[in-house]
Amino acid sequence: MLTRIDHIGIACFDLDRTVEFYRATYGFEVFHTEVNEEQGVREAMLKINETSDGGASYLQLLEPTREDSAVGKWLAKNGEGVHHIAFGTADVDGDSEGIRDKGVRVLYDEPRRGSMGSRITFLHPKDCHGVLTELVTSAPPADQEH
Ligand code: MC0
Repeated sequence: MLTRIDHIGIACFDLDRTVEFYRATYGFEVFHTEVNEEQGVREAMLKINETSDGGASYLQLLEPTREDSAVGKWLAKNGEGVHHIAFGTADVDGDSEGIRDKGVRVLYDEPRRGSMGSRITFLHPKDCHGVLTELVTSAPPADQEH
């Protein structure tokens, strides 16, 4: 069951300048940063609020580490902006199978590594009314890499 908005992914050209915009304009602070080489991104997670399922909702600022990455290609075509939305679930495996059975393309056969040790998969934007959609199971709080 999808229980929260885990994060909204925002593609940017310059992570440090974008982080500074969110800090100076809204007062949001960086909760976590990491480089995910598999996904080709350097990212900053800004925690917005805790959620009633024990998780949290974040803004995820994404700078590509290479031009041929998903975010690099998308930025070259569209410029900066909202890249994807991510729903949180306790069971990314079960939920992605259930969604695949409904005819939506799930991009990975098995969930891959996401932010802070989470397990993630993506749904094809062309099957989701133009929205690249991610499903996330967070690592247990004690195991979260932060
Ligand atoms: C591409 N399209 C999108 C889109 N990206 N539509 C909406 N939102 C997006 N973000 C559209 C294009 O405009 C194009 O439509 C069509 O999909 C094919 O795009 P493409 O440019 O030819 O690119 P593909 O087909 O090579 O790849 C698109 C695809 C890819 C969605 C399969 O980006 C992908 O695998 N994404 C999942 C991984 C990802 O995004 N990682 C970065 C975040 P037209 O109409 O022009 O044909 S990593 C992350 O977020 C992690 C670290 C985390 O949360 O923990």
